[in-house]
Amino acid sequence: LTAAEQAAFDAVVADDGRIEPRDAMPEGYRRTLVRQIAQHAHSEIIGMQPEGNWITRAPSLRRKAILYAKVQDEAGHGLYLYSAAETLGADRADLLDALHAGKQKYSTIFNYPTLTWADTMAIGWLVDGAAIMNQVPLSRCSYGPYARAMTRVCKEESFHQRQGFEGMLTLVRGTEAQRRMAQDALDRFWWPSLMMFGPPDDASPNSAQSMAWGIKRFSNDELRQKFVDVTAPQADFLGLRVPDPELRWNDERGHYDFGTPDWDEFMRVVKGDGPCNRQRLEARRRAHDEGAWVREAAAAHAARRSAVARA
Ligand code: FAQ
Repeated sequence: LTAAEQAAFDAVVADDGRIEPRDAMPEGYRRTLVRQIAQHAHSEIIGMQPEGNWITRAPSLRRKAILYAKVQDEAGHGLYLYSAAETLGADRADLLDALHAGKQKYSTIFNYPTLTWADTMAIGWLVDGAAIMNQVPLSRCSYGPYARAMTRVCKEESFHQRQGFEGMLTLVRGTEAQRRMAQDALDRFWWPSLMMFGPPDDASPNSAQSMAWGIKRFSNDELRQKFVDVTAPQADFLGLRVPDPELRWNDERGHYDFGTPDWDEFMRVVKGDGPCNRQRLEARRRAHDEGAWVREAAAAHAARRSAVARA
C-alpha cells in the first residue's frame, strides 16, 4: 500500500465508512476478512447437518416444512458469504478445499450431536440467538459486502430464533416427558452456545486488530454477556433451569453474573476432537463429492449460454 492509499483507508475506517472491493486495503485486513468470512460460510453449511438430521423425523408436517425452510436458509447464507469472500479475491473452490482438509475452521457448536427433537428447537433458540447477537454488529462492519450480506442473514436468523423459542414453548407446555426433553436440550446446548462467541478477550489473538479495523464492533466477552442477559429471562419464561449454579442477576452491574465455560473443552473441539467433528467433515466431503456432477453440469450450462450469447 502506498502512504496515500493507507491514509485513505485509515480515513474511511476512522469515519465509520465502508471499504469496497476495489478500494486499496492492507493485506492483513484482506486476510483477516477472508479468514473470518470463510469460517462463517463454512459454519453455515456445516450447520445444516445437525438440524438436517431431524427433517425426516419432524413430529408434524408443519414442523417438517419449517425445518426444511430453515436448513435451506442456512445454505443460502453460506452462498452469500462465499460470494462476499470472493469479492476479496478468494476462490470458493479453494475455501472449500481448505475446509475439507481441516485447514479452515467452522463454529465449534456444530460438533455437538442433536440427540432429540428438542435439540433442534434448542439450536433455533440458542444457536440462532447467539448468531444474531454476533451478526447484528457485523452488519455495521467496515467491509461493505460482508456488512450488506448480514442484513438479510440477520432477518432470517431472527425468524429462526423465534421458531426455535416457539418450539421450546410447545414442548414445555406439553407432557412431562416433553418438558424433560426440553430441559435436557438446554442442559447440553447452553455451554457450547456461550463458546460460540470465541475465547475470552484476554485469550483472543485477533480481537484488538479486528476492532481497530472496524470488523468487530464488540469484544467476544461483551457479546457473550449480552447473550446471557437476553437469554436467561427467556429460560425463566420457559420454566427451564439454565445449567449454571453461578447464574444470577447482579443489580450493581445491571447484568447477569455467570460461570466460566470449559475452555479446555472449547480448545479440544476447535482442534478437531469434539463429539462430532469427524462425522461432520466426513458428511461434508461426501456431499461435495456426490455434488461434483451438479457443478460440472452448471459450468457446462453456463459455458453454453455464454457461447449462445456471443453468437
Ligand atoms: N468455533 O481471536 P479470536 C451460524 C477461533 S453462526 C471455532 O477471538 P476472531 C448460523 C477463531 O476463528 C456461527 N473457532 O477470533 C447458524 C480464531 O482462529 P484462527 C458462525 C473459533 O475471529 C445457526 C481463534 O479461535 N458465526 O453459523 C470459535 O476475532 C444455526 C481465536 O479467536 C460466525 O462465524 C468458535 N466458536 O473471533 C447456522 C460469525 N471462536 O483463524 C446453522 C463471524 C473463535 O485465528 C444453524 N465470526 N474461534 O486460527 C466472528 O464473529 C469471529 O470470527 C468470532 C471469533 C467471534 C467467532
